[in-house]
Amino acid sequence: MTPIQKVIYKKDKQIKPVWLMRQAGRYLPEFREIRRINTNFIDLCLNKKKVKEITLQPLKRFNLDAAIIFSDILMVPYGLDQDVNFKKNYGPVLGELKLQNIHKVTYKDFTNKLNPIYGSLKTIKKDKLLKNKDLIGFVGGPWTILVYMLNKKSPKKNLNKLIKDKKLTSELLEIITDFLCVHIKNQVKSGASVIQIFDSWAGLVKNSDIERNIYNPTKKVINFIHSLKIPAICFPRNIDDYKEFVDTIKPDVVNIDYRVNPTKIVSNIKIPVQGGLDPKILLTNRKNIKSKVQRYLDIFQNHPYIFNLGHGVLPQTNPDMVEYLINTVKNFK
Ligand code: 1CP
Repeated sequence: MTPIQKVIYKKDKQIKPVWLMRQAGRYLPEFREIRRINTNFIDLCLNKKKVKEITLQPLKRFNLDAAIIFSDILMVPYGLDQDVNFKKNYGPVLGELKLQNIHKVTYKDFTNKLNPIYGSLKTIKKDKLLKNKDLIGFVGGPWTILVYMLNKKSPKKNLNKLIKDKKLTSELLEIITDFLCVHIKNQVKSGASVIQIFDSWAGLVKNSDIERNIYNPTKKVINFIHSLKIPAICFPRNIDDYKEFVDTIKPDVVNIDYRVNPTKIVSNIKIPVQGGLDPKILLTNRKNIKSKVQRYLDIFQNHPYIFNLGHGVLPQTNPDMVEYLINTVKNFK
């Protein structure tokens, strides 16, 4: 069994596996060097050799328990025939959403278009750095993918009115959910031992819409992952009620964000928990990192827990601080 599977299936409280969201990428100079030369981000995500190299970069440096495939949640809109570009110092820019094009995409077309991702997973899985470690595959939550497809850019920059069109959103959510399942199945077949669902914009949904936009489509994805006999980690970032989410969705692990009180979580939530620490802590000093890491490990001492952050590693993070954080987790008694 892999470390994460031990936490999930054996409710092992002794081991506290550690990995970090966005561990492969922006803050590592060796990634930035590859990125400088490979200006097209989508092409980079489809370059098997480079994807393997980038995925393994953090494992070469740090004592991590899992690798996460270097890819992006927006590979799914790309697979659905929507243009996706990543503009420097701006973020993702998506093309016009053409429903008639999306309707023409078959599961086979989609799988063929994203096939290099599955090829990358297969070769990463075989690498000796992955021995006794998890290989995490991932998707965006249906709602988060819908937001990018309709908004065509980060909702940080403002949210498109189309998101209020119930007919359009429910039609799209259904298509997105189906293709997320195809992407998950392909990743699992290629060696992913766990699937994480990043619902980064879950916090934008009003309580009155949560059933329709988050619970119903996510439940379908979770049931599908369970039919493959693989665990699912959910990250419904900034959602108001993690307990209700867990009771409704029944994921195997819930990743908490850094705004929630971990003490409340540990008393309210029975399933394994992941993450929580504010990634901004990594921008401070060793003493502060140590005390904040210990706080999480103390709170979750008698609970199945996977150490991680409450959101991704920030681009301006010093890799030495990431190393210090991971060693602090590993040396915790
Ligand atoms: O150099 C660059 O310009 C690319 C930056 C970059 C990187 C390194 C993007 C663009 N994506 C990634 C990789 C990535 N994205 C990974 C790799 C594996 C790892 O974690 O180590 C993962 C898991 C993601 C997932 C992802 N992409 C999320 C969910 C997690 C989160 O941060 O909330 C989201 C929302 C995206 C969309 C996206 N892709 C890239 C950017 C800059 C964004 C966010 C845009 C926004 O703020 O709306």
